[in-house]
Amino acid sequence: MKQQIAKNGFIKIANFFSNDEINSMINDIQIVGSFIGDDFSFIGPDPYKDNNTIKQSQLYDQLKYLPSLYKIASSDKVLNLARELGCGFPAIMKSCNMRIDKPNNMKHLFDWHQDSLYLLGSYYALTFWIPMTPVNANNGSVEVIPGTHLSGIYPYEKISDKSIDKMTYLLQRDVKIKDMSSELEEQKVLIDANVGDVIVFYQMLLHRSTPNISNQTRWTAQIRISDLLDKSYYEQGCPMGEVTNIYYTDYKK
Ligand SMILES: O=C(O)CCC(=O)C(=O)O
Repeated sequence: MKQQIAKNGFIKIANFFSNDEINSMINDIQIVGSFIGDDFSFIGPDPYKDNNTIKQSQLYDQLKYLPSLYKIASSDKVLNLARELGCGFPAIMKSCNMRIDKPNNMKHLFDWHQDSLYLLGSYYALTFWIPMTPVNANNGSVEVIPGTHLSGIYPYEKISDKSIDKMTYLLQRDVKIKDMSSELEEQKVLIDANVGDVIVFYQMLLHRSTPNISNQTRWTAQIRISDLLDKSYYEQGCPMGEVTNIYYTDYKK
């Protein structure tokens, strides 16, 4: 496994999580979702039957606080896997979250990016990408470009008018990869996975969202793990996305 992620930048492990583990997150989503609006449904084209975007965005903003997400993030299963993949002391980053990707909603898809560009963390920080509904060409998923974690941060450019100081928190809509080459893009691999599978990738790996063209909402969770025993992390002043940004972080080794 360690060799595979070192070479490709990602691995998929089938049946990694039990039904109980995945259901613990879905149950939390259902409790909070139904409190926000009693027309909530985890299954279907829209979390709310009335398509109310305020309710959906209120729910979206709470998902990153669900205890079940942190229970799984701090489980031996996840931390041991991180260790097996080379992480000396896995720490849970504040940027863990969940996504709601509704059918044919293009607005919130992420174009090619490296998580390290926004979330920072240690050089070999990992994202555990966890489908709570099946992910594939129809429901949408992530596409990755194998091996791109080996090139450090790709050239990037600011695309918003946010002024940048050391404390500025950068989002996807603020910075993008510059001149993404079509040759690189041709090497993309779509991740096909079922509920219970986990996809782990380096935050340095180039990846993007793909559209959901089904009639069911896609629900996924993202756990972010950084290595607290990485010397270069301290040499760079302990960069994390919520306290600094890429313009003040040097990932060159
Ligand atoms: O799930 C997606 O569509 C993209 C998620 C992603 O790029 C990330 O969490 O880093």
